[in-house]
Amino acid sequence: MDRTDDESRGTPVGRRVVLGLLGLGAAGVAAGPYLQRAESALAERDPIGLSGLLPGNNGFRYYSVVTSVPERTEADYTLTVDGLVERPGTHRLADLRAMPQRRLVKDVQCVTGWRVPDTPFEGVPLAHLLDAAGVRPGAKAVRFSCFDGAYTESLTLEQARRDDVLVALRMRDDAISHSHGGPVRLYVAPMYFYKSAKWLSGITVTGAVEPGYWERNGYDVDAWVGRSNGRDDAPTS
Ligand SMILES: Nc1nc2c(c(=O)[nH]1)N[C@H]1C(S)=C(S)[C@@H](COP(=O)(O)O)O[C@H]1N2
Ligand SMILES: [Mo]
Repeated sequence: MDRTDDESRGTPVGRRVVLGLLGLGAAGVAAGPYLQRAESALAERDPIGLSGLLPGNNGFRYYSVVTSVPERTEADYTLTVDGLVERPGTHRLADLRAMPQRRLVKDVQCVTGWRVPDTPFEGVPLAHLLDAAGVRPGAKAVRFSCFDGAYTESLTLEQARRDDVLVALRMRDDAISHSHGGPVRLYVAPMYFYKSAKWLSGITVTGAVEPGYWERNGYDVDAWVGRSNGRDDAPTS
């Protein structure tokens, strides 16, 4: 994994923290060898997720399937909506901010076992963007692409229209940092966090679900928290 942000760089981690992490490692094993193998590809340079316990990161781990991701700002960020729609288009950050916003506060749950309680996300309901583009008859699913050039995700159209699925512009009541997938990431509240694609750059309406990056490596496409990936512990919110 590549860590380019200040919040996870070069801070010494004490022995007690490392011992604590060994416990977290055991929780990861409980998620099943299949998943363990899949996300271990992520863990090359951070085998037990130390980045998640560095000061200022509030329990989050940093994930990226590529070693570096370009920064996109107000000046050059765009989100494309295309595929089976009447009105394909491209939105800049200011366009997205001018749309209706929704704020949700729920637990973030990674499939490997770590959880961050009560995390605010805020942004445009995906349903609003789909309605604005005019989904054509015969459409069944949505594919998401990312400006890291590698990660993809997907939802059925029905899932995509849920009111707890956002094109998020804010996380923890602040702009989304580059390491957390800013300026814009997907936020799929009811599913494991791998559905919440970071560095979102494209929304394509399609005729069928196309399994995303981790789903081609064994994760469930329908990633409901507590009802998928062999896990059964639902969060409290
Ligand atoms: N583009 C992109 N999005 C991604 C990932 C990734 O590697 N690349 N990892 C996923 C996984 S497995 C998790 S747990 C979360 C991690 O988000 P965070 O880095 O903000 O903690 O992002 C998800 N979205
Ligand atoms: Mo994850």
